[in-house]
Amino acid sequence: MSLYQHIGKGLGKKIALLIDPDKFRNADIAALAEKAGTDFLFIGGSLISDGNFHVCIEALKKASRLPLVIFPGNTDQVDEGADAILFLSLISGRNAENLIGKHVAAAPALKKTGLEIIPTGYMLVDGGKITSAIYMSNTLPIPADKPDIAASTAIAGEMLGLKMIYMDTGSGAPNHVSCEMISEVKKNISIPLVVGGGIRTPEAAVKVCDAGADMIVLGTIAEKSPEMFVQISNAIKTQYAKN
Ligand code: 1GP
Repeated sequence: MSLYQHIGKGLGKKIALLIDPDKFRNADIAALAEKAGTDFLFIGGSLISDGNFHVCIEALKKASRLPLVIFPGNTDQVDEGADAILFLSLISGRNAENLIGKHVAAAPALKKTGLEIIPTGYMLVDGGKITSAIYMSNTLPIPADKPDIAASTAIAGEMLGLKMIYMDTGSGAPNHVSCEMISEVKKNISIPLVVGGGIRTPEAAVKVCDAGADMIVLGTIAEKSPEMFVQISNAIKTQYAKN
């Protein structure tokens, strides 16, 4: 079964732990995540300045058996040591480079790798501050109080053939995507919905999942408090039967 099929399979909600190579110190968090029932490791960053992408991937692969998915911030974040890559088209923005330009540049090399390609409609949503993803992509996020714009964007993404929608307020955002926006998007699409950015408590994670997220992405909270990350994972795994 492909990783993509695994994301959409069953009623259980999925959890991905996002590793930022710039903040990576050791792979202990990957082993902890595996024990806590995390489903995927994501790796990537809007800008990698001093982290070593390849070294991180090797260390994470050694430390756990979790599937490793690249969540690329740029075309240089391609590495065959991972299992899959989110082929992200930033459909909330109007920057041609992030909609199709970088994809054309990366496609020939990507085709030669064994990576599973997961075509993903990536939507940045205002989460209360300008995050690195918003700044680096040079795009405007969808206003937090416009679920109709989010839904229309996601519908268009599905109609274009994208296989997954990822709504994100960006790493370290004060707010996660609102439940109203998540449920509006969810009821309008039939592909899996991933939600990330600003999820820091078990209560928030459960609310986001109840609203319709099939998978949540946690990053900052795991860097700041691995204990809280485990609590969130436990809350999700207890609340939703996995099958
Ligand atoms: C960012 O969705 C991820 O792209 C995770 O966000 O770091 O705020 O958890 P946080």
